[in-house]
Amino acid sequence: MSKPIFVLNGPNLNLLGVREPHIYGHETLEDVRVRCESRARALGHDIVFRQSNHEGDLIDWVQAARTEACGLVLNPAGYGHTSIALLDALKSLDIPIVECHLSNPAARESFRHHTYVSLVATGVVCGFGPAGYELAIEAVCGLAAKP
Ligand code: CA2
Repeated sequence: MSKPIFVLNGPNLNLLGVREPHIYGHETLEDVRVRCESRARALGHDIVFRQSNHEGDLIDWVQAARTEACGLVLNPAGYGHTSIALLDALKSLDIPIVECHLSNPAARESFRHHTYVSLVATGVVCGFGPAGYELAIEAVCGLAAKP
């Protein structure tokens, strides 16, 4: 079995399905985890699925992904727009990185139009809601090195 795909989620995504359903929909983060797990399993991969509201946790997990993961799906949430520290951690990876957003940040406020993560992402999936995570998993599975 190859290394798992890390699926990391940034601040406030624990509120998914609880607040702002008009933007982010009604599914919870647990629903998203189940989608990711079943799509990855169907493609022969395991996942490690995590969320934190703390920048340092996300950086620690990105660093762990360097040796423990075959690919990374990252919804950095607000930190994507602000965190050079997260960008620096991502630069240490040589595995596929797929940036994933539920909404389409380009269609929203101008402060969401730039993400530092995009500078190092292999690709970006956005605007498809929770289904975008499955597309991101598929992309990583297609790109990840076979064991
Ligand atoms: O569309 C996305 O996935 C975002 O990464 C979500 C971030 C936002 O800052 C990005 O620009 C785009 C916000 C995550 C907050 O998630 C919530 C979910 C439900 C209720 C409240 C916040």
